[in-house]
Amino acid sequence: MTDLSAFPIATRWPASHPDRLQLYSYATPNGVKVSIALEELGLPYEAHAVHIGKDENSTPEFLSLNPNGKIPAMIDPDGPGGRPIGLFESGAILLYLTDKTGRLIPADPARRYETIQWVFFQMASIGPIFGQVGFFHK
Ligand SMILES: N[C@@H](CCC(=O)N[C@@H](CS)C(=O)NCC(=O)O)C(=O)O
Repeated sequence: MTDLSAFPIATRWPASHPDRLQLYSYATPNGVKVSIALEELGLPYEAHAVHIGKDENSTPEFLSLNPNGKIPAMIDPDGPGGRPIGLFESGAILLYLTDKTGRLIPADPARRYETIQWVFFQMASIGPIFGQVGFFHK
């Protein structure tokens, strides 16, 4: 069984299936981006609700995975080299998942960068606006 004891976040949000991707998120525009990708890719995952309206994203356990205190964040117990990896920032997680599976992003370098530019555009220009939804929940 995968050992997630190196990740303090797993003490507050325990894994029932530690061999699966662990998603720490909430039903917000930035949060669901990763859920949608996981569903599209058919990857087995376990979702943990981080109630941003109750400031759970500011707890030491959550901040241990994302020091910026924003959902979504994720642990892949089967990361590079078969070792667990923790990630935050929805764009980085999306690129990680597409690289891991070789799907939803073109292999051709020019088309790959064309796709990445739109991911960055979303992060820089759209996400910061929609992401503020979290503040209105409080
Ligand atoms: N650039 C980040 C933005 C994440 C973000 O803004 N998350 C919001 C919810 S959509 C959040 O955690 N808000 C809680 C807060 O700021 O306290 C990403 O794309 O992952």
